[in-house]
Amino acid sequence: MRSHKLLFSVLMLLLVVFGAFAVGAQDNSGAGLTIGFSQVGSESAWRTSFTNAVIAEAEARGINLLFSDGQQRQENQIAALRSFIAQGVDAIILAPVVETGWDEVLQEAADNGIPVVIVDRNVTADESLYVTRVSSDFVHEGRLAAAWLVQATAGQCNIVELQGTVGSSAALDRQQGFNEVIALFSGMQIIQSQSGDFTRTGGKEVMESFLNAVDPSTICAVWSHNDDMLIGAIEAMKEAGIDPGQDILTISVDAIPDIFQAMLDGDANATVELSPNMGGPAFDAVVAYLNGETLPRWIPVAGGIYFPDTAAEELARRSGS
Ligand code: GZL
Repeated sequence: MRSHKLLFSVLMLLLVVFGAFAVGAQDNSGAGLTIGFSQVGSESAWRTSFTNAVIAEAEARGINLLFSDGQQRQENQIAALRSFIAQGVDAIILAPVVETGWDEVLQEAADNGIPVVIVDRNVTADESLYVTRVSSDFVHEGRLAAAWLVQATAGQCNIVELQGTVGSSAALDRQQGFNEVIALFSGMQIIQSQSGDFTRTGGKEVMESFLNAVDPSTICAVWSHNDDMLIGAIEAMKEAGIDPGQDILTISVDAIPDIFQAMLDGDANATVELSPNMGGPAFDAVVAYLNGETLPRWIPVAGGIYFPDTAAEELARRSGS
């Protein structure tokens, strides 16, 4: 009698195990899935770290990742999404260069039953066209940057602003957050603002134009939507005989290794962190969706603010990322 009970228990266990596979339950890692990843481009060191982190995470999970570098052009990203759809991928991960213009291709993915996860920047498309978004809070990053600058200058500062890519949610939201805070202090004002497109070259060229447009001695700080543009601006300031981080304070976003080196060189004062590690949460979201789970509309990634006092250890910790 006991042997019959044991046999029954073993059979029940096997049914449960095979049953789980029969209803299509996904391995929690996503192993075996084919996922298309449309990346903005390679415009900044942070973007490269983000790309490398996603690729490494896919490899670690046994996910077949189809990667496309959009070279900062939306038409390239839309073409990549259409290619992923034609190949019948299991899911798409999209890091959109700008907010608008995605509705049609996202509808095509939906029509083909391919779930899309938005990562990093946002889209204005109907939320029903993607399953969730994994990102930091850009508005918070702008507020944090402004709050530091207010306290560093006692609320008295003429600021020049290096904006990110025109039409990108990162630039729009960081600008919104920063402006909300400085609006509370009559002594804080932005006297020049222009896009450097998130690149070092762009940051240098725009900073050079700022230094020609106004008396550099009237500039208290440079607020840059990312570290790469600030690195370029630091070159421009040095070439103009200005001591960056001293004569003109600096605040930027991303926390890339080079900004910590700039801090150690005395050229930069503060950076707001943007984690590049969004691959894991994005792949988890794909697996959860394919397993029939309901996802939140937004899966946040957090970041702090860093200063020269911890630059050496942060540089060591982040080098190679
Ligand atoms: C923000 C991201 C921005 C980075 C830049 O999440 O989209 O794009 O801050 C990158 O470095 O170009």
